[in-house]
Amino acid sequence: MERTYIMVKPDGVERGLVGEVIKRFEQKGYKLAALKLVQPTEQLLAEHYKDLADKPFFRGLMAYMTSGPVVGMVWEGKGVVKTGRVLLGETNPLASLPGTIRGDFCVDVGKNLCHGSDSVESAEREIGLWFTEDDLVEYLQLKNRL
Ligand code: DAT
Ligand code: MG
Repeated sequence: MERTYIMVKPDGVERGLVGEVIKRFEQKGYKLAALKLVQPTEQLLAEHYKDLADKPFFRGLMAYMTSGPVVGMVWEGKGVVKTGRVLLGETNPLASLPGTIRGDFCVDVGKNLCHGSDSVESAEREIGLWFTEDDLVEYLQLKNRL
């Protein structure tokens, strides 16, 4: 089953919007496969954002992302990578439509509240960075118990 890595960034955690992000993925019909509150190290974030290392905003991004705990999640379901990013909205919240998470809750690209993997390959890489195999629920087993 397709999986994606979704993160509520420090501003989202601080503002009490973890439940709101979870709710939107749940109500869309995706399944939560892992959930973790972590204070990320700069090393882990540098690996997570390694493609952006030469961007002018990288230092600011690191400072923002290490400013508090984040909540990482793995969501699974049909088309969850692409549709997950639709639920988040555009990178720049001012370009995000109302009804999306960024469109509804933020205005600043430097505080855009959430992260979502941009491809199936990125998702698998990011899930491997933030979670161990043991953190992930095997949904088939759960289904068999119902
Ligand atoms: P996304 O998070 O939508 O995948 P990205 O991967 O291009 O966007 O960038 C990662 C994060 O870096 C983004 O969520 C916020 C920050 N960022 C991107 N472009 C920026 C910019 N022009 N100024 C400041 N921060 C930026
Ligand atoms: Mg990205």
